[in-house]
This record gives sequence, structure tokens and C-alpha cells, in this order.
Amino acid sequence: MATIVASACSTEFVNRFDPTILSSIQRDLHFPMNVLRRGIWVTVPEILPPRLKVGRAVPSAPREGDKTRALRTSADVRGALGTARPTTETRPQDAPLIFALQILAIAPADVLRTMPSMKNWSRLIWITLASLAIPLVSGAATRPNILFIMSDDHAAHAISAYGSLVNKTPNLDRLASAGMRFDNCFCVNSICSPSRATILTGKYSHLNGVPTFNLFDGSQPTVAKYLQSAGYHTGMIGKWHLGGEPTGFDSWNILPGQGVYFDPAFIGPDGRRVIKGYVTDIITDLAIDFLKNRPKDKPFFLMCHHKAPHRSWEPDEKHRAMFASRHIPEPPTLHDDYATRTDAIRECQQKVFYDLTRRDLKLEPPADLTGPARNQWLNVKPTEVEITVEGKKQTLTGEALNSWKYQRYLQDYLACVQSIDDNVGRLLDWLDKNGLSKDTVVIYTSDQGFFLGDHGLYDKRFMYEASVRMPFIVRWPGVTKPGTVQEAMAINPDFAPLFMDVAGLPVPADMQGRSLTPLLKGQHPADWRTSYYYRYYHDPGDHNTRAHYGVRTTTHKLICFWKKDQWEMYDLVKDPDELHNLYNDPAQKETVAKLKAELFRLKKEVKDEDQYAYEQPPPGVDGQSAARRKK
Ligand SMILES: [Ca+2]
Repeated sequence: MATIVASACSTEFVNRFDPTILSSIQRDLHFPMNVLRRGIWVTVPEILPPRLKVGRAVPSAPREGDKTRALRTSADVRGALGTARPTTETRPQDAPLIFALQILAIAPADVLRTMPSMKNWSRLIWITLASLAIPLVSGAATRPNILFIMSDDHAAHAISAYGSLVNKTPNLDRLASAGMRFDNCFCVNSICSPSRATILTGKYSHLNGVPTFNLFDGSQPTVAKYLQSAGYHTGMIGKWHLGGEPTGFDSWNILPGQGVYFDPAFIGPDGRRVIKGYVTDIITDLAIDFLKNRPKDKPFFLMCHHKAPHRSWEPDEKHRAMFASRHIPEPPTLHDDYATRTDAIRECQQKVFYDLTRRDLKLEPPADLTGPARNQWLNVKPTEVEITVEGKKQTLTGEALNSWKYQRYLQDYLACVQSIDDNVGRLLDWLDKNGLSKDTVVIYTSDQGFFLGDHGLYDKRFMYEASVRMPFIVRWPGVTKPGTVQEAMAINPDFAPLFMDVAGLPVPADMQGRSLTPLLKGQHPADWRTSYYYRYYHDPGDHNTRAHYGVRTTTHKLICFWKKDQWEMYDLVKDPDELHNLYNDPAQKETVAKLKAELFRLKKEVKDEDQYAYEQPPPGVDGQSAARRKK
């Protein structure tokens, strides 16, 4: 005979609820996990007659300053429930969170013996709750599916919905026209693995342990684990790039390290296999397989992570041909002379004119070169290139070569993006055909932005706009008004809280972002952030890019390259291209002082105590691909 065990609790208490409690209860009390999952996260006051209001676990609500208490074991649950007492309190104003944990579990009747204060309660109450609760949690409308599509290094300004001047992306535009486009979504550390760790944990790099390309500690809480524990069927397909094996996913199939564009290897729970074809098509195929094979009685959470359009920008033949002879407009800052800027941008090695290699430019090595000599040839950054135009050989140098390099880079990059766009279309079509679009929140983003020749650069890392701005498009039928644009500032630590919220779960207190749901509903919370904190560590890294931290407000940006104590300040309203460093302008003294105060306020708020300022964990995410390269 099953009986529902219930307890009311405070908001803080709910926020400290640890998903590991589920496995603890399962282990200690021998409950089937699927029953547990069906029995939690239900808001009951609305369905209860007033006289049946449940008890409030007053003594278990943590007090101010009490940071250690958490429900981790079934003993904790018993302790919390044992203190519950009947109450006639009316429902508090913040009831959805306050009562989110009321039904903790469906427990065997004998468990009640450990909860003396509940003995006198009518068992009928619990049975009634059970019968009411289960239908409440089973509807797809209350727990929508989440399809999170993330590409790698796809700049927002290479999406036509964002006003791209260089390409057209009809499928991403289709998503944007049915949902909300975020125009000010930023990453907090503009590099691959750190962004992924932040998205999974809702935390900054200094708290999730991934400041650079180092191994992610898979034992820490992630949004995938929370959703999995709450009954979501979770999947991770494509580029993982956090080292080790994914945790918190019912199904996973990942590229080793960076992965490769053609005939890529994938690693799953059953080992490694090579799949013939083009990586963007294959990741989409695997995502569709996940959707086809999912248990139909559960909502799903699928992270579909593309490799493209990451360097070395290798398109498939179809898309390469589309862009092969296309002239791409140059960005206005391609010839930036870096006047007024600090040393960092001059010293970096991610410049289109100087740092693209023959490999990047797809130049063909002499046929007689093999092995290391061939690699050496491909890794040269050429200052002279011979090309053939209409049967005639030409040697390019200087400005002509610079322009040609930009065209070669963008043609390949955009051709890779075009395949992403096609494949997003395939996924959207599949959802449509299978009647899932209405019940699925679809998100498109990239792990950061990218320089498309902006400031003469490729790659990312810097806190400049093209690098930190992430495309972020959300289609949430019935919640988000189609075709809307969001100006409020979002950051990638917000993604995990958003997924929690979509799934009807309380946002854990240690997640540092904030759920974007109010914005998606068209609300404008008065206390929404107007500034955010950024920190990049990978110095000198692969591109000799100086470590820095900074603050971006809605109008200004302040950057500190802390190892050299060099600063930059930009007025984003008057100078959106960030060409004029105003840090040393006497007229800006007051503005600089205010920005510094805000920078250090935020640094403290996000608990950045310079954990990785001068020393970072060893590399740990590219081992497998490095091993492949050596072969
Ligand atoms: Ca990336």
C-alpha cells in the first residue's frame, strides 16, 4: 500500500533541495525511481480544500547564514518531515516555490511510523493527494520537452534573423519568427569548454572548475542531472569537449575532443565507432534517432551540440560550392589599426591577415610532401600565395592577399553555417511531422560569438562584442510571443536556471544565473540585471590572447588585462564598434570610477576570488583528439 508523504517548506529550503536525495531515498527506502519521479515537484495548495492544508516543516527551514543544511539522505527527509505540523496558514504569495516540494515521495505505509507528527493525519488525505497529483505531473503542457541546439563558434552576425550582411539562414529565421530573439545574450568566458561547463552548471568558470580546456568534474550537480532526476529523458549528442564521459544523460553519443568534420568518430556508452559522412548531418541524424527511440511517456531534454562552424571550417561539397565564388562584404573594422588600444589586441595571434595558415586557407601542399613535412607546410602562415584565376596563375601579396584571405576564411565558415541551418530545418520539420512542436521548447545558440574579420580578427576569447555576444533564439509555443525581440541582458549562466524553470523545478541557490522565463513571457522584471561580469583565463593559450576580466553595462564596457594592469573602456552607445579606448580620457574619469566600482561589486557577487588568476588546471579535454592527430 503506497502512501504519499508530504511536507511544506520555505523557499530557501526548496532551493537547497539536492537531486541526489532521489537516489538516496531509492537506495535507503527501496522505492522504485519512476514512482519517486512521478510523485515530486507538485504544487498542491490549488487542488486542496482549505481544511486539508498540509503542514509546514518550520524547524527545518534554514535560517539566515545556515549554508550547510541540505536534504541529502532519507534520514534528512525523515528529520524534516518529522517536524511537520498541521497548520491553517493560507497560501503565501510566493506559493509556487514555497510549496513546490510538498509531495516528496510516494512512500510505503510503514515509513509513516518514522514521522510521529503525521500519524494522526488521515491517510485519506495522502491517497487523495496521490490521485490528484499524478495527473498533474503527467501532462506535456506542464513539463514541455527541451531541444537545445548549440553550434560551436557561430556568431550572431552570421544569422540573417540578426541582420547578417554576409549570409541567409532561412531555418534559423523560421525559428526566430516563431519565438524570441535575444539581442543581448553574452557568455561569461568566451571559449569552448568553459562555456559548456557554465551552461551545464549555471555557474561561472571559477566555481565549476573549467576556466580553460581542462577536465570537467562530472560528479558536480548539472542541469542534466536535475532534469534526469525529475523524470526527464536526457540526451547529449555531438560535441561535448569537457573530457571524460557525460554524466546525467540517459543517452549520449559524443565526438572525442574537438571531433573531425568528415567520417567522424563518436564515443557512446558502448565504445567508439566511426560514422561515414559529414559531421553536421550525422549529429542531426543521431539527434533524430534519440527522439525516435525516446520513452514516449516522459518529457525529453536533448542537447544537440554541433562541431561546426569551428576552425578549420571544412564544409561539405554542396555548401562549399554555394560559397566558392561568392564575394563576401568586409566588416567595417577589418582594417582596425588598434590606435588607443592596449597591447593585448596588437599582440594576439588571431588576425585574419597574419595568422591564418595554409591549412586554414585550404591551400594544396605539393604532391611529394608527406608526413611531418606536409604538416609543417600546412602550418605556415603564408605571406605570398599563388592562385589560378581563369586558367592564369597569379601571385598574391600585400593588400590583395589580405582581401583574398578574408574571402577564403568567410566562404568556408559560412558554408559550414549553411549546413547547420539546413540541419536545424530538418529537426524542426521532424518535430512538426511528429506532432511535437507544440510541446517542445526549441533553443538555438552557440557556445560563444566569433570574430568574422571584426577588428581584423578571427576566433573569440576577447571581451569585445563580436566574441561575447551569443545568438540565443527560443521558441516556446503558448508562452513566448512569436517574432519578438528581447533587449534585456542574458548570460550563459542563465541557461541552466531556464531549463529548471521550464521543467517546473526550483532553481538551486548555487546556480548563478537567473531563469529567463519572465523575459520569455514578455515581462520586464524591474530588478533585471543591467550589467554582467566576464573573465577569460587562457593566456597565452593558442592565440596569445591576454587574460582579462571586465564589466559590460547596457551602455559601457570596462576591461582589465590584469597581468599587465592595462585597461580599456568603451562607450557602447557612441562607439558600438569599440574603436576608441576612453580609459585614459580625463573627461571619462567619473565614468571609469563608476565602472570599476561595478566591476568589483560583481566580481565579489559572483564569488570570484581569483581562484584561477595565475594558475589553471592542466589541459584535459583534447587528449583523445590529440592522440588521433599523432597517429
Ligand atoms: Ca567554441
